[in-house]
Amino acid sequence: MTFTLYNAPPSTCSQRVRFVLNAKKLPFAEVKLDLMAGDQLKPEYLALNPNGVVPTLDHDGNIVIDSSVIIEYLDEIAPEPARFTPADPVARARMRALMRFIDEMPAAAVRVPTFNLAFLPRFAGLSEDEFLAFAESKPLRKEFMLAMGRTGFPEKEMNAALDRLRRTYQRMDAEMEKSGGPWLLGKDITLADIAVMPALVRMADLGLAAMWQDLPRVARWYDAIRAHPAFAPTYYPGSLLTDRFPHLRERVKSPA
Ligand SMILES: N[C@@H](CCC(=O)N[C@@H](CS)C(=O)NCC(=O)O)C(=O)O
Repeated sequence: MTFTLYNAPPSTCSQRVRFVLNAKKLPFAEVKLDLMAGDQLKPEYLALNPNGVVPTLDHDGNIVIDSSVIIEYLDEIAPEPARFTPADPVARARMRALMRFIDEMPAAAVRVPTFNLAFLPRFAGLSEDEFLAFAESKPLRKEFMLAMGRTGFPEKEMNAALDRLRRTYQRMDAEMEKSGGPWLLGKDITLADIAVMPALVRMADLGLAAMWQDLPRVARWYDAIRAHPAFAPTYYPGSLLTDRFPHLRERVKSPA
C-alpha cells in the first residue's frame, strides 16, 4: 500500500490524518501545500479535491477527501496495529455522532480565533478588491472570508466562537463522566478523540488553554493525547502557529 498525503503542516484537519497514519505506522509521502500562497486552489489540486482544501489522501491511486472521511477510511483498510473504531455498533454510532458534533462545533469555531489572532496580519496589505478576489477564489470558504473581511471578525462573532469551543469542552467533560474516561468513549481512544484533538492543540497554541483548566477530566485528556506516541511525529516542527508567527509567541507567554 502506498499513501500520499496532500496536506499542510499547521492545518488542523491535516493533523487528524497524520495522527492516524503515524499511530498505524503506515509510511506516507507528504505533499506540503502552502495555503497562504493558494496551492490548494491550483487546477491540478482542484482536480483531486474540488473543495480546494486540505487534506487529500491518495491511496494506491484512489483519492479520498475530507479528514473525517479519511480517518474512517484508514481505520477500515488498516485496522492493525491500532484500531480506533469500537467493534460494538452502538458504541460506533456514539463515536460517529460525536464526530459530527466535532465537525460542526469546534472544528468550525476554531477558525474564527485562528484567523483573528494569527492570520489577520497577512490580509492587512491587500486592497479591498484584492481581498474580494481572494475570497471569491475559495470554493468552500468564500462566505467565511467575506464574513471575516480584511479587519477580522467582530467581537460578537469572536465571542460566539469561543462560546462554541467552551461548550465543546463541557461536552467532552460530560462524555467522559458518562464513559468513565480517560478517553471520550471510555478506556480506548477512538476517532472521536483524534477528530477533536487539533482544535484543543490550536487553542493552546493561541494561548487559550486556560479555557478548560477548570475541567480536570479535559485537562487530563489533553495531557494523555499529547503523550500518545503518534502525537510528536504528527506535530513536527512547523505544525504549530507559534512556530510560524512570532507575534503569537508573545501571546502564549502572557495569555489573554
Ligand atoms: N471538512 C474538511 C475541511 C478542510 C479544511 O477546512 N481545510 C483547511 C485547513 S484545516 C484548508 O485547507 N483551508 C484552505 C482555505 O481555506 O483556502 C476536512 O475536514 O477535510
